[in-house]
Amino acid sequence: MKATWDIFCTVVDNFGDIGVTWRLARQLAAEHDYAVRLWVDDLRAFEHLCPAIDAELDRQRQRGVEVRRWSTPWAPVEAADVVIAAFACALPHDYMESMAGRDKEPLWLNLDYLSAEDWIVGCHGLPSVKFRQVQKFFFFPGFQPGTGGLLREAGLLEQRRAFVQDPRARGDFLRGLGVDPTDGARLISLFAYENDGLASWLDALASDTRPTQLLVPEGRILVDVQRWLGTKDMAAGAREVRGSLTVQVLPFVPQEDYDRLLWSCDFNAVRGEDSFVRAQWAGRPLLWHIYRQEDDVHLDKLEAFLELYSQGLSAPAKAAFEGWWRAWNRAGDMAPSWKAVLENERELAEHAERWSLEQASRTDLATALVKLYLNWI
Ligand code: TRH
Repeated sequence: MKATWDIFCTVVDNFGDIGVTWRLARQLAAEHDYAVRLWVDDLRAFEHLCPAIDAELDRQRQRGVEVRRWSTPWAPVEAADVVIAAFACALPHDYMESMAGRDKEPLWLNLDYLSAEDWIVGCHGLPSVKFRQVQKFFFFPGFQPGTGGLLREAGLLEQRRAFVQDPRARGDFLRGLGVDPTDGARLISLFAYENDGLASWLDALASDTRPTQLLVPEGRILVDVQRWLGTKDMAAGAREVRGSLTVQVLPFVPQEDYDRLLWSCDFNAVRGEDSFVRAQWAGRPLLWHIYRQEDDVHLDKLEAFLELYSQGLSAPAKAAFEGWWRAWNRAGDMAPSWKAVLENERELAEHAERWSLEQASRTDLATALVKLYLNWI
């Protein structure tokens, strides 16, 4: 009998919680053939990533995964062999009783947030709390050996390579989104939180000699884009031109299409956790808008990633890249660092490709979980 897996997801805000758990659930079912239930407390948020979701249903099958509404009060179910609480969400008490009542206790894990900080390596796999006799363990995704790795589907980089080597596929994909790629124009995707630094970047792009097409999926940064443009109510399909810059609003697309968008662009501005990882798999220079945390602790996470990522860059490319990221995350003036990034564009592009290959040489997160489970039994 194949093992059963329960993944629990509370949608705190935005799309990262559901984005990560949906991706993991799909991969465990498709590549490892497990019976996976994904418990989600907000099916409306889920609908954005997977339009086939019917938010009215308590139970449905999507892409080989049993999607269940995490309802309150909780209706009793038998606990699975592996239980994953994503991002420290608290499981229903009755469900934990069911875990404790099993003949063989389940493997209970807390899937934590991604970080490049050094302490992650020491804490990955350590015991956390207990419920009766059932022990919970920390599982930390990460970039370094000794962590839980990154989510990466089998064959992802090969798919990306095939796509970028086929200009027709790229052109068809972009046109399907309503984007007409202009010859010689730089393509940038922009997915970010609100950011006061945006105006200085858009000023620089508008006054550049080379044209830029900026593709903005509907979302939070659009407020600042519109303020800069002096427009309102822009929705998917809207397009505005200022100098060398064309701004185009895109619909929020399913996850696979978002990957293709990242593969199609020269630069990708991403945020949070999951899009941040997808942009790394795209092998293109990326700009990360990190999720803000109290007391600016997110800035330590940012620096930890920069330290790791920048290894191997020449001094000017490193300074350009780090300056660009710091300006973005402190809402500073983007113009000087963007200029420096363009001066080092080729090196940064090669580095991004190298980084994606190096990260892809490590065990992916779903496989690491499966190995952990197989060792456990
Ligand atoms: O939405 P986010 O800001 O999520 C955040 C982070 O996960 C953060 O760490 C967490 O604490 C907070 O939520 C609660 O960014 P993230 O993680 O990139 O998730 C976005 C998801 O949306 C990701 O799976 C990619 C997906 N996406 C699409 O599928 N289509 C789109 O068009 C776009 C723009 C994104």
